[in-house]
Amino acid sequence: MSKRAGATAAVVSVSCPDVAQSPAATAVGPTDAETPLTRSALITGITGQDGSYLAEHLLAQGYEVWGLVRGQANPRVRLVRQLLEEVRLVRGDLLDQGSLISAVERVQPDEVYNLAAISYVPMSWQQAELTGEVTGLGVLRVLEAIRVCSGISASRSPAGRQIRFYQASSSEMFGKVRESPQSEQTPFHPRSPYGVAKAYGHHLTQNYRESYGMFAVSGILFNHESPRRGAEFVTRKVSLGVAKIKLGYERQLRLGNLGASRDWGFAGDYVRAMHMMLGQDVPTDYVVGTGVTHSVGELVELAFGVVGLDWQDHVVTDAAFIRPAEVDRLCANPAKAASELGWKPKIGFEELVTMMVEADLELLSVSGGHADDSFGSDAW
Ligand code: NDP
Ligand code: GDR
Repeated sequence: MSKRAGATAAVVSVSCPDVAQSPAATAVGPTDAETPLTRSALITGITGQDGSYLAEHLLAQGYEVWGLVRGQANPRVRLVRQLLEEVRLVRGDLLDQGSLISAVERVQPDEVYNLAAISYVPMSWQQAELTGEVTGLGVLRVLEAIRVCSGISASRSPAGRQIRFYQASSSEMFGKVRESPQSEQTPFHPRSPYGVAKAYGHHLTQNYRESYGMFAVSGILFNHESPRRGAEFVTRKVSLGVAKIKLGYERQLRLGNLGASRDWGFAGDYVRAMHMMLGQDVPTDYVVGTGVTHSVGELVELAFGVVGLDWQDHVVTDAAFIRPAEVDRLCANPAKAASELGWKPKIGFEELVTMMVEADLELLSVSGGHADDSFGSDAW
């Protein structure tokens, strides 16, 4: 087994292991209840919200967990090293095909979770090409790394043990919704360059499954949040804003469209679904959400209520946060995930919002009002 951690990959000539001929091969993926100790997982996007929760979940299941990290001096890498000590790191970038081949070759994973993306929807209008490269073509590069390292081609299907692939698809692909609630059968009508890039990655994952027989699945996940959520997303912006106002650091919270509605759940619940999807006998895609939707206005009212304040005294709507094209209302139909995976969320909307507000109160109290660390107080 080659262990060339720093290899720069010539795409086709790199010495990749032929996992298809591994004697360990027949393994059907693990369920939550029966995970062998030796399985390994490679997570792209390890420095993001979901990467941290997924790493913790897989470590608790006995996995060897590797995280892909990019950049020369990425400040978030230090957080991963400090707070997820057991996670091993490998360098790579979704913009760099060779680095991904080297990473897959180095790690020899049983499972690859592709969570890396430009994930902030407004940024996808400002940097549409970069979003297409990372969030869209990045999926192609990860799939190609697995395909090349597994020795799979049009004339050579995987046999026996193969690397299982999870793609982080998004409810943003439904966009201007054709029906409600949205299921795996609902057609896509994305409303942002981000949603378009995710739709490309979603279809490509299906295509690699159909073309090469790869175990490649997409989770179509609806919005999921936590105290580790980036401060640019509306739930965390609100929980931080409420905490700052309550503690006297600020008086106003400026927001965009209060009428938009989302199906919000807790990130810790959603990473369990990712893992379950790779444990199935047959690869297929799943919608994951709560089936309950709330408006941004309801979110704001609830969050201010947690600290005994009236949102109308503090919230200002600001056209700067209105999007060129909005996704008005999303609501999941998670029936397939419930019946086939046995998945259901444990934490509801009120508990989630309360958790986030309380975490930010604690964070700001400890830090004297500074919250530029977007990972929150239970942090990692
Ligand atoms: P985050 O924005 O918190 O994390 C994104 C991750 O992508 C970061 O670790 C970032 O690393 C990494 N990344 C960005 N560009 C590159 C690149 N060029 N090469 C390698 N890594 C890169 O996202 P979440 O954790 O919230 O979401 C995880 C995934 O799930 C994303 O793909 C997102 O689009 C998708 N999704 C999320 C939902 C949600 O509600 N959270 C819902 C549906 C889908 P770095 O630290 O280096 O910037
Ligand atoms: P979203 O999440 O775009 O759904 O994408 P976000 O929290 O950014 O927006 C949700 C809704 O809130 C409205 N909104 C505001 N949003 C932000 N960020 N800031 C504001 O001030 C504000 N005011 C109102 C938005 O218009 C929108 O309707 C998230 C990301 O995690 C994606 O990567 C993921 O794919 C989807 O969820 C599912």
